[in-house]
Amino acid sequence: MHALLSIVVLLSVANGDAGSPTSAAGDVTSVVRVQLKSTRDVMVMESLSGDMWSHGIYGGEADYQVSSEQRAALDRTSLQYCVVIPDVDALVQAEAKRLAQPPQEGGEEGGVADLAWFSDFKDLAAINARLDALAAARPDLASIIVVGQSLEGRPIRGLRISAVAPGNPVPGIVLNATQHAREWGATMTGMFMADRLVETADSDPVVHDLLSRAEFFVIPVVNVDGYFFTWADSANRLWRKNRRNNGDGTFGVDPNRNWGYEWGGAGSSNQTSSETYRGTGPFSEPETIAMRTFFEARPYIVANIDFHSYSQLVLSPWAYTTQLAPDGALFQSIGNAMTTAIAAETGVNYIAGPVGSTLYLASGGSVDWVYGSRTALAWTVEVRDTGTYGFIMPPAEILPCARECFAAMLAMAQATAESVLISLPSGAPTQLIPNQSTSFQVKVREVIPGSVLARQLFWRTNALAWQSSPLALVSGDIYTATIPASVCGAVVDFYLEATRANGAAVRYPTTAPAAFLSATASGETTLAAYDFEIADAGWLYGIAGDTATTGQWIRGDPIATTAQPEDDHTITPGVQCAFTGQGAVGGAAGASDVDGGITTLQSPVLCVMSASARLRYWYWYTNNLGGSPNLDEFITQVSGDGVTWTTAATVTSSATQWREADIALDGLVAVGSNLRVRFLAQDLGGGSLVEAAIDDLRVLRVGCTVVPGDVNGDGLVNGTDLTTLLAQWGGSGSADFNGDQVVDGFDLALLLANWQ
Ligand code: 0X9
Ligand code: ZN
Repeated sequence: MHALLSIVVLLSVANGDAGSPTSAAGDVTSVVRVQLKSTRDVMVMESLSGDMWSHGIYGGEADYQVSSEQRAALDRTSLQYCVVIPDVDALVQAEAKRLAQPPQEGGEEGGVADLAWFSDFKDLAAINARLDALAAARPDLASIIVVGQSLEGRPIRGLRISAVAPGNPVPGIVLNATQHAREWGATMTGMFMADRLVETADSDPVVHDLLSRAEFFVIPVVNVDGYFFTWADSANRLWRKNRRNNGDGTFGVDPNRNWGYEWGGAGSSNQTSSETYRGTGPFSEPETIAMRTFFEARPYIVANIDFHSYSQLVLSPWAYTTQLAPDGALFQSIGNAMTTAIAAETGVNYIAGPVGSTLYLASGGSVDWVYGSRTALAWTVEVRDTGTYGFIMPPAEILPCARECFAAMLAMAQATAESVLISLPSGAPTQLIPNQSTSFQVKVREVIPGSVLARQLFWRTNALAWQSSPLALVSGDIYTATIPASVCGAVVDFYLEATRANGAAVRYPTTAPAAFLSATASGETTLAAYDFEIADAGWLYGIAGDTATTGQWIRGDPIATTAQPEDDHTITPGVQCAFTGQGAVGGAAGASDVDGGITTLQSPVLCVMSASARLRYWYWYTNNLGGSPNLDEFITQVSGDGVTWTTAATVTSSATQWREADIALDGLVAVGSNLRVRFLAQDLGGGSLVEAAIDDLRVLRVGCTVVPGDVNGDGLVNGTDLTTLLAQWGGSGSADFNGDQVVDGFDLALLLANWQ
């Protein structure tokens, strides 16, 4: 469904200045949530409203601002919708009236420690005053930064907050807000970031630690002109873009479509009137230029959150495509940590995922540029709510919203504020092949070049002592970690570590060795094997009730046709297999294929006495030639009693090569049952060319052979196991090899019988 919303903004041609609700007599602006079932529905809404306020994730629905007239037009369509905000203007007027009152308590006059400042929204002047006050209160931690000048000449200001003196190479985290003017909840959330970092620098150990080794840059209002405009007159309250005069009677470029990574792509508009107008070129706007320059001057910036409202989402790159970002797994795990922190703080539900595949495509946004061009980890956090008040958030929600976002920010900062970032691009192994080493890729990104002295894998077998081995460089920041060979049944725990020049270590997982990854070595035991080289007893080549008139199963050395193999599969040397009919040498391909019905190849009883058994075999199957191609099926069935058969696999695709099937038998037949397997080749359509063959069939048990006496599962029965057995003597435990509920002489006898 998300492909649907991907096209949304592509097709978006907004109808003029949707930022100002029209207030002609009798005209009511409302926000409706529309069910979008097709691309056509999206196109209808885009031409009808053009101001999408929020987006149901994964497609399906979206909130649009509509005038009375537009709502009447919506009623004439077949679209289903409900009203989320009946009267936007009433909300805006109530807010304006409230904000015109003198501040109740604290407010701008309150000391910096006074959270009353967050009791209501604040204009640009109050925000700047508060930034000054924070810097004045803690000059040891906070200093004013000026990122640049807006189009109308306003300074884009912020705070640098760190206990480390400026100029030292420490990881940087940028927290910015208000690229979109009307998103006041995001603005206050941005201010809260600065506030808490300064105010809890001494009291909160997490904040204290972060400030001692990283620097934060908080830029609460990026789009200063737009923000000023939304405060200047309540008629402007819902302005989104900057204040660029586009020269055609329209104003505004969407700053979050103006960044220079994949600029101009899907989800941005070239129409000046659109709410997602991308501008005349990448970085055409002074506000985005200022931000770019700021990032480029600070190579050690590791992470960024760009706060927006609303929808309660934690969004990561990519935004310009639905493709997964190279660090997709890392983004998701940190994103999940952020939503977990939010839920722990206020119980409110946020969802984490990539922009492009969670929400909609949006090219030219900051997340893609910060990640794509600067390789810093970047998120867009869409704060409260989910549409009840939308952009006109009740002031009582400012603090809880900001508190949950601060918790998310701390979770993110703890995961990223390192000069080294370790990730596993292809994941971690969970299964090891016994007696073989296992390698996997590790990405060790040094934010500050030269800061890492050593990169190591730490591993231990069966919870014994940790051991380490260095990672091997592949290229760039990609390394290989190798877990040494271990015996079947061994559990190997492992973690990764980068040792920094200052002696500190960065680990993956971050809290290792308290937390670690684990993998188990498990082998395969063959319970039954048939290679069809000899006439094994019990195999049935055709059974009673088969209806095929030609091409019945036989065992032999096949002769190639366009549909039949020339060679068997041959794991073991040999030439024979089971296959459906041999024609005369040089005869027509269709002469001995399966015709007229079904032919069945059925196995003898294969004892499966253990769980985790698998059926594995090689097969050949073609059905794409002749009369009614691609219709017939090649069916594999299993039975535990020879009476009731369960279909385990169905093949309908053709290939003139041997293919392997691997079927888990758990759930298909009971442990301890008399397993039989059968293969049904059929020609049910008219005159199609069907050929099937089977070779090298095995039933395997996946797991390890447990040697009685090997208590610790290290593959040896020795003094260590004996010590454990004696410690459990008279009681129960892992040394109760015969399962009689007591560790006694019978178990000791078993152990000694297997002594190595
Ligand atoms: O469309 C946007 O810019 C953001 N949503 S909003 O409703 N606040 O306008 C989402 C931005 C996703 N991230 C980027 N494309 N950078
Ligand atoms: Zn926004």
